[in-house]
Amino acid sequence: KQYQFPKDFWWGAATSGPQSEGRFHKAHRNLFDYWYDHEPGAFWAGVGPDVASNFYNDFRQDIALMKQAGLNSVRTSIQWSRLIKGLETGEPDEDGVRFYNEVIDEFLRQGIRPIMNLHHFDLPYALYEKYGGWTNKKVAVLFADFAETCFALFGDRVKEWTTFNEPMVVAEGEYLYRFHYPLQVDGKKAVQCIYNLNLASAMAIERFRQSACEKQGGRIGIVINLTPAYPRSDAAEDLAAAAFAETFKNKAFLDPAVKGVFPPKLVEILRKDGVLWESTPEELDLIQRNTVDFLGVNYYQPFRAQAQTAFDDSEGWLPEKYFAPYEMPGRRMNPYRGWEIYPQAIYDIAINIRDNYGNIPWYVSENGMGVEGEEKFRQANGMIADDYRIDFIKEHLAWLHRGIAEGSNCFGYHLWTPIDCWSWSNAYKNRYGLIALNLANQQKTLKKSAYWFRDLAAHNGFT
Ligand code: BGP
Repeated sequence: KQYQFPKDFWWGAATSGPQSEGRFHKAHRNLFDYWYDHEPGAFWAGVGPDVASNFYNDFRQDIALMKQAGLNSVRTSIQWSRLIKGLETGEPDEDGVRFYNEVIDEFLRQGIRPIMNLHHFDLPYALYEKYGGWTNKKVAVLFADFAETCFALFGDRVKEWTTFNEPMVVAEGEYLYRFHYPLQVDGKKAVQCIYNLNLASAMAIERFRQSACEKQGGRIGIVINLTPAYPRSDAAEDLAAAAFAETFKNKAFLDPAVKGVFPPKLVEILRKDGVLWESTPEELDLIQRNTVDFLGVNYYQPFRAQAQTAFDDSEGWLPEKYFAPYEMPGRRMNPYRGWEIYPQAIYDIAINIRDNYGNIPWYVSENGMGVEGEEKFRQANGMIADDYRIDFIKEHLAWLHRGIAEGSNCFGYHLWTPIDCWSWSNAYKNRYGLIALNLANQQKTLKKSAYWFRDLAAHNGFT
C-alpha cells in the first residue's frame, strides 16, 4: 500500500537543550543539573547532563547530520538557565544569546525549520530554591518574561514556538511519582502545579500576541503528552475510571490550551475533594483569551485503566483515588524498553482532535522507540541496523495516515530523537536516535533508520 502525506508535511525529529547541549558555559543550573551535582550516582550511574550529546560544541556537525537524515524540521529548546543571566531582572547572558543565534542560523542555512520550545523540564534551580518552583505563580510571571525575551531575540527567524514540553510530566514527576526533582508526593501541590503551568503557558502566549512575532508570520503552540486512556472492560466502574484518567492525564492541559477552559468535571471533583487549585477570575480570563495556534502531541504509549479498589490515602489525595492502572494480559510490549506499543492510539488521537478540539492544526511532536543495547545490532560495515525502529515508525504512520485521510488536520511527524541523547530517566541506556552516538569518543553515525527516514521525507510517504 502507498502512504502519501499532505503537501509540505513536516518530517523531522525532536530533542531538547538540556538533553543534547551539555552544560558548557551555562549561567545557571536547572533542576536536573542540580540533582545530578547533588546525587550523581542516584539515577544515572554517574552519567549526567554535563556533556549530553555535546550539541553546544558540535551543533554545526550535528545539524549537517540531521540534514543527511532528511529532516526538514527539528524541535529543540532554549534553556532558560542558559539564555538568562539575571533570573529576576531578565538580563540575557551574552554567550547564551550568541549560541542560540548561531544554532537557529545554522538550521536555516541547512534548510531545516527550527521549532523552538521554551521549557523542557528545565526550570532554573534558583527559582525552585527561592520560590518553590512551579507551585508558585511568581515563576509563571518570570517564565513569561523569559518567553518575551526569546520572541524579541529570535522571532525574526523562528516561526514556530511552543511554550512547554509535556507539562503534565512536570506535575507528575515532581509531585506525584517522584521522578523529577524535588521528588515529592503531594497531590495538592501537583494540582496547583497543573494550574500554574497552564497559566504560565497562557501568559507566554499573551506576550507572543503582543510581540512582533505574528506580524513576522509566527505561530505558537504547546507540546502535550497524550496517553489515551482505555478501560479494562465495559463495566460502568471501569468506564468511569478511564474517563477520569483521560480527564486528569490528558484534558487537564489539552482543554485549557485549545479551548481556554478547564474540564468542568475535573474542577468539580477537585473542589469536592478539597484540593482544587487557587485561581482568580482575572487569571481564568487570561487563560481563556490565550489559546494556542497549533498543538504538538507526544505519543509513546496508551494508559489502560480499571476501577480502583484499593486506594491507599496514607500520602493524602492522589488522582489514583479514581482509577488504577491495568496491565492488560497479552498487550504488546517493546522488547527493549518496557513500554506498551499500541500504534492505533495515534489514529484515536487524530480523531479526538478532529471531533472534540475544533480540528485544530496539530503534529506528532514526539513518537519513538527506546532500545537498550543497540550496539548488538551494529553490522560489520559499522551501521546499526535498526529495522525494528523503521517498522515501529511505519506502523504509527499508517494509523496517522488513516486519521488524516478521515479529515484530521495533522501537518507533521517528529521522531524522538535525531541523535541519541541523554535521558532524564535512564541516561544513555535506551537509545532513540536516527543517528547513533558513541559515548566513548562522541562519534555520531547514521543508523539504517536515518537512510530510511531520508527516503520517507524525499517521497513524502512510504510503501
Ligand atoms: C519524553 C520526553 C523526552 C524524552 C522521551 C523519551 O517524555 O519529552 O524528553 O526523554 O520522553 O523517554 P525516556 O527519556 O524516558 O526514555
